[in-house]
Amino acid sequence: MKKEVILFSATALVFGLSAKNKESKPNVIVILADDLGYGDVSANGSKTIKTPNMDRLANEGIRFTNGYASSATSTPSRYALLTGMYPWKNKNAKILGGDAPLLIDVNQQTLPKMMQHAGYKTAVIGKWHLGMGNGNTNWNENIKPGAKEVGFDYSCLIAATVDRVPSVYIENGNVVGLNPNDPIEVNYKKNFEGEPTALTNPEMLKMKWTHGHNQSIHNGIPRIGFQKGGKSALWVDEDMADYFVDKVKNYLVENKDKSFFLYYGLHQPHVPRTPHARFVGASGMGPRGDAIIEADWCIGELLKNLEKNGLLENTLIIFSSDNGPVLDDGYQDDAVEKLGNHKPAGPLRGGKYSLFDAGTHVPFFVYWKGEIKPAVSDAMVCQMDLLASLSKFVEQPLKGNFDSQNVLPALLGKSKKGRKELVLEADSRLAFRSGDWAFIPAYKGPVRNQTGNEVGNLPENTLYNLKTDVGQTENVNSKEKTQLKKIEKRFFEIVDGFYKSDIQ
Ligand code: NG6
Ligand code: CA
Repeated sequence: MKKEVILFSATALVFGLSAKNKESKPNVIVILADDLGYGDVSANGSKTIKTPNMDRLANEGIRFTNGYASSATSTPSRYALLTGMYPWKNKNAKILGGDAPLLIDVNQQTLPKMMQHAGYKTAVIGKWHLGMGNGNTNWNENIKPGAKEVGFDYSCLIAATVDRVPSVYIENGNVVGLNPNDPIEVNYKKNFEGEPTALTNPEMLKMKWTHGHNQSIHNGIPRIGFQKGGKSALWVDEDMADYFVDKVKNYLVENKDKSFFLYYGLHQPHVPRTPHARFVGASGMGPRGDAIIEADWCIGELLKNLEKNGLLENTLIIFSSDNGPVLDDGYQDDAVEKLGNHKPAGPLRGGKYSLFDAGTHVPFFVYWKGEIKPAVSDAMVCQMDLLASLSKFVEQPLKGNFDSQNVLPALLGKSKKGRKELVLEADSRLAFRSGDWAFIPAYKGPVRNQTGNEVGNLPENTLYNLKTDVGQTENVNSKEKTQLKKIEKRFFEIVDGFYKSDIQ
């Protein structure tokens, strides 16, 4: 390692970045997996799946045992990550369709804009799911507003999820590989005349659906939403990991002499799970496990290429997942049948869509070769905190209101103190974590949704002590009346004015 880098880094750890070192600011990479559970990573205790590259980030960096997404689904979590705001304060921060307009206000403060102001080049590669265009998008023209207006100099994206149309890559706002003679059209309400769907043409399917996912068929896989045209631009699901890894590799080469902020949105293990043939059978758990192994490979490629370009020692890497795990999320892919003894949520209760802990309590690792001393941290940290924390890291002040808190010392392993409390969201319902306590107000509605996951609707207020009962097995609401009252009061204080729901 070069001498300047050592001196610089030591300063950075104590004071953030000092002005005289502005040129050699460390790069920052945020990797966000899609639906990866706390227990899906071997570093978090799984003996049933091997994730050596995720483990490297965890075991050679800080492995957080209380790392959170702000929400139990993708769009709201990603909104909080990029804006530093609680997603439940924006009524549109719900799971978005592929044709949804840009969710983030173009005038809003964002993490990538803050990094730009601090002199960074910024990029987002992979899953977006924050809407793009104005809601009446012409996919055959440059699509805006989008990632660029949110603060990313470069973007190469899927608009929403792999199970939602349009099934095309969008680079800097343009659909990649589009033939102007076969224009692309998207509709989430009705099909285009004569276009096959999973209902009219089940013989075209190589993967079957269990719920939802019975509209347009691309690559033999039925999707949510209808798409016409754009045939030459359709992605091949099995090649998606390689496609985005190539984009990441190119980005590193092109930007190795600059300071950059890269947000890499992995698409695994979200449905449809379609790992490349190289990974099929790798986990023994069917496509879900294989997709996790593929995601782990993607991280390995990123690390290898950082090393190759001499960037590893000058790059802070933060790894997490947008929400907790789910098995049957709408396709017949043996996720339930081949699970064996694997526990995607580890010791936690619930999963994706859930107010129980596993909805939002996710893998969370921070790695910086040579700078961060390996440790396990129990500090509570949330993805939403990256805005305030990284603003300290790059010494770029923030403006206005935000819910993001500065937990930089915890992220860098300098302190065991994280945030004290955090409001969590699932399907527009809220729960509250305060210290070791987890509080879920009483909600009407089904106990489980169609995935089989417990969503957190229970007829009475529940209180759990996660310190002694990480699996939320014992509701102590009647034993801990004083505690419950205190926590309830504080929860309503925070959410007051924003909070309208089917709370009982
Ligand atoms: C649900 C989909 C699910 C998944 C989820 C979004 C159905 C029946 N289910 O509506 O498959 O796409 O939305 O997941 O359509 S997320 O991780 O991007 O939030
Ligand atoms: Ca997700």
